Amino acid sequence: MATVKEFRNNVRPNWCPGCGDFAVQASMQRALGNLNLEPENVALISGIGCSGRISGYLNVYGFHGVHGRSLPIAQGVKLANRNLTVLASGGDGDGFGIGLGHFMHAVRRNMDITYVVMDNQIYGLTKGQHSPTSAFGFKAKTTPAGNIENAVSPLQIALSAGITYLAQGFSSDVNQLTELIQGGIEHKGFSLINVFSPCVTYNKVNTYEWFKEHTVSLDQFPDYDPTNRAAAIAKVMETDGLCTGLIFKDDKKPVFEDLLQNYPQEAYLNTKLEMDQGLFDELMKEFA
Ligand SMILES: Cc1ncc(C[n+]2csc(CCOP(=O)(O)OP(=O)(O)O)c2C)c(N)n1
Ligand code: SF4
Repeated sequence: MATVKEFRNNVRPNWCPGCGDFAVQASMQRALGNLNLEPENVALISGIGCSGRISGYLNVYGFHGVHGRSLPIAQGVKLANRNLTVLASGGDGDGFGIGLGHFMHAVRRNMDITYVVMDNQIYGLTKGQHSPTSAFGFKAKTTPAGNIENAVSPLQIALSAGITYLAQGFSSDVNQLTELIQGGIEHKGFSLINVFSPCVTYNKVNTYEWFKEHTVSLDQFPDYDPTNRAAAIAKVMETDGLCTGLIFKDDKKPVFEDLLQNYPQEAYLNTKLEMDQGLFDELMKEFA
């Protein structure tokens, strides 16, 4: 059985010292090791961005895809080999900007994939432009007078599109993050673990200190029921999307792969025309 160590390779990440993505990498390795999975049974698909490099930093099958396209690739991988544990990963720009359409459809399709987003509220790789999760008023290279768009709420989008496992973590709490990723991998269905993963180089607003001050852990609310979708939406709105922990979980919804198994597999092109020539000629007369 594989241990955490076996999910490490000897590639040195070229993230800036202090980047939140290191904690995401460590948490993923710990989650996979804790679950006793074998590296050859795991695939990690990523998009483009500093965060997207993660697929090269774990000792599992890795595929560094195109910007915003980690989820379509991950879904193809899962359909081709259902025995694989499939993870997808990338940044907020990758997943909730260019990849937002794919995200919505992956959520409603509910395949057994674990999606970990490193949400630093900026474009790191392209050197500090505002991203879809940057707050209104946020100043960046592309918004020197302040952002005049409202931020997307990945949590609200996910909940309203029917997500079956939703969690939010923070790079400063590796124990909680490991647990949340582990829960996502164990969950049979699509899971999103959105992670506040500070960009220490380009985002001087949403720092570790800022998140520590503004986030609220759901672990503080023993009565919180993560199986109630309406309560989850209310909690996300009440905390302005800044809650961490397990937000929602639904174990009853069937996964796409199982439904597909019982779906007619024959291509329509090959199906027999159940109509004799006389009936066909009669039908065609209607269009003459
Ligand atoms: C189709 C396409 N458009 C734009 C880019 C340029 N690009 C590369 S990464 C990126 C955004 C990176 O931000 P994010 O996804 O938040 O990841 P981070 O680098 O912050 O981890 C952009 C716009 C690209 N590579 N491909
Ligand atoms: S630019 Fe930001 S997101 Fe990219 S590696 Fe550096 S700290 Fe991390």
